[in-house]
Amino acid sequence: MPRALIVIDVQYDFCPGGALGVADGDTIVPGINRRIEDAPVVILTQDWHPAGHLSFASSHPGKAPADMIDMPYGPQVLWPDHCVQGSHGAAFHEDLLTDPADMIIRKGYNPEIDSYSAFFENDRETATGLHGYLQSRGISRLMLVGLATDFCVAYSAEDAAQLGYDVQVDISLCRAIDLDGSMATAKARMLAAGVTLLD
Ligand code: VGL
Ligand code: ZN
Repeated sequence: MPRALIVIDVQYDFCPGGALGVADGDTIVPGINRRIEDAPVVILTQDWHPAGHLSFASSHPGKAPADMIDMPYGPQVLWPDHCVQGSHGAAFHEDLLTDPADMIIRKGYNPEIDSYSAFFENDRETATGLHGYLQSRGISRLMLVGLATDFCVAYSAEDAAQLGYDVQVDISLCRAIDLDGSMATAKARMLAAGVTLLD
């Protein structure tokens, strides 16, 4: 089975001007589209939070975006309100080729648990269902691209490697938030998990 392409969170809120805009986040869309056109299997992920999600700073009086909080499942960064279900910011970038997608997986819909990874929520145990989907299609090799490198891409890549997938991340088709050295940490964690980084 050839390598499946997983495109992480190419949504307006992660593009410049969005609620959690990543610098140059939109510039990777044409390159991702070329990959989509060539990939035998295409999966898109979509960050998809209910209003009032507990990862939003606005849900915690006195807290601001980038503050940390202790959740029952561990430390959690607080974010600006973003990717609220049905909002423009939650929509895929209009230039992204979504028609060829075999599967669109949404995550972050649990009001009390964030979900960076496409495989598990941030409690690291509630499954999104993507692993079952890939297993039942016999897919064992993955290529990840998208936003943001140091959060959703890195967590997805690390989980995939730990689940036994052969994982490549094309860093040239990702862009990072880079909060307090998060990019360096994410790179180190991906490498330690056995992820291959291409750039
Ligand atoms: C993401 C922070 C919060 C991401 C999603 O897509 O990397 N980061 N929600
Ligand atoms: Zn989110």
